[in-house]
Amino acid sequence: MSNLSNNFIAGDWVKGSSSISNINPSDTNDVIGEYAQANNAQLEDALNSSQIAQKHWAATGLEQRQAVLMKIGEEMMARSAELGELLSREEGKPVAEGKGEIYRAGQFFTYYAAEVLRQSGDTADSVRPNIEIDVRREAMGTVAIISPWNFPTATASWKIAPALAFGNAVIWKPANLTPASAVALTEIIAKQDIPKGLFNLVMGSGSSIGQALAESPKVHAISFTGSYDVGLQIAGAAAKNLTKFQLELGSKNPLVVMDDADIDVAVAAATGGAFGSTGQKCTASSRLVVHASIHDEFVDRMSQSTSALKVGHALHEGTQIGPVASQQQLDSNLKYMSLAKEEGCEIVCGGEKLELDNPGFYMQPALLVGGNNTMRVNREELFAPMSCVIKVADYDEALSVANDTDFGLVSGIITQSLSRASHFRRNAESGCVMVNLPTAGTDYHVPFGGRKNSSFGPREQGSYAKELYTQVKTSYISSGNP
Ligand code: TAP
Repeated sequence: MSNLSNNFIAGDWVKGSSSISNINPSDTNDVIGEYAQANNAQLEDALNSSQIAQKHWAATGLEQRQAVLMKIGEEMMARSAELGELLSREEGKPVAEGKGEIYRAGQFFTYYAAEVLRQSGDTADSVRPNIEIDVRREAMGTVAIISPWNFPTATASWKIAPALAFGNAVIWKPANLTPASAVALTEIIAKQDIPKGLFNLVMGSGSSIGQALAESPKVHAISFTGSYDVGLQIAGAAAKNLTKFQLELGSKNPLVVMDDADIDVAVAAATGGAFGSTGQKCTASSRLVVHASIHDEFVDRMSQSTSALKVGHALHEGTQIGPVASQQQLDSNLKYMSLAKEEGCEIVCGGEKLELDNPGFYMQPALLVGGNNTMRVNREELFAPMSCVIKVADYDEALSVANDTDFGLVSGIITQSLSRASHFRRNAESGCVMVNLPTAGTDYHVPFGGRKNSSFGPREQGSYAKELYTQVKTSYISSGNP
């Protein structure tokens, strides 16, 4: 079959037993390519080769490992325009966001290149005489990485880069909705001077190859980003083998807007946070918790900024909001719009399917008011360009509503009061807190993760990533008498 992209297994590009078509969500007539689907025997080949390659990689000199990561990162940054366009073509985010994602993904590699040389342990004297203790970290072995479609290159890179930096082999199962970005990153990694089998790409559906990967006793750690429901299945599979794992899941992030907020800052943060990447962000501001005395003005201004957003083809000049990623996602969003009406929300603007010149999965971003925090639209992750304003009487109620959720990835507050900002920062029940900033938008050199049903296991990113990708060894050394 022409235009077929293969899996990368045990150092070779190999066909699968079937393939899938990759369709551009901005224009469903545009077929980006065909992508091989790995079978279980190929997954086994990848797992077996990774066990041997990992031993060689862990014994490879630090400077060589550092150089490999640096080259990957530099190439990604240098090619961010080209690869960003490919990412936007298959995922649907506006091309500036696609380029930004590739550049950021490159930064994860250059950051972890430096981490290769920052691996130091602890020493101690034993409580027994003439014995010294050395505490160091060693690689886990083979790491399974299972990533989502919404940030196909960034989420994978913030896992692959530390996994390799700390001496592990990788088996990567990307989302089937975004295989082109996965192949592009794999091509860059594959041409490096690394042992055959150290890095493997196994494309295929989550329920078949993803599940088989999570269940394999040959995997020593699993890093998963995706939905809560699939996260539970990964946790179950990992627990059966006592495999170390980490989950980054969904959320229902609140952005609190207080009566003393700078309204321009509030509207900019809420608009970008709610509708950036078409609302398909785990950090999206899907609940806007607004003080009653500023509510009407805020809603007016939000209505203007939301209606002004230009929805269009991800690669076209001037597009601010691309299509949603798939027909399935669009259907789900439209169902949530109907539910919002049934639950008693008023639709200020948006929420309808759009027919543009190119056939695609387009939807006008929606602003909802009149909702309360018990409604399903305010409790379930929508992953849609939809945001609901919840009116509150005072700061105490705002904090209580913000924390009244099963999730806990990011919380934000817009206020000019230092005391409210400080109190919120300390009492928000989330892994990340934003003050006078959108809920979306984080750095790469500090930990990222959530609480409650948003995350499980060690934090990702920054130096905290070593908690998943390494294991501690304590050695006792008796050197005898000189
Ligand atoms: P999921 O449907 O959960 O899929 C995530 C990944 O898991 C995909 O690669 C998927 O493969 C695979 N998968 C599905 N079923 C599996 C199984 N039984 N065993 C192993 N792997 C399986 O999520 P999604 O729709 O791609 O992404 C959206 C979700 O990700 C949202 O809930 C969002 O909040 C969350 N997300 C969270 C974060 C952070 S950092 N917290 C960041 C981005 C996204 P296929 O899709 O190919 O079948």
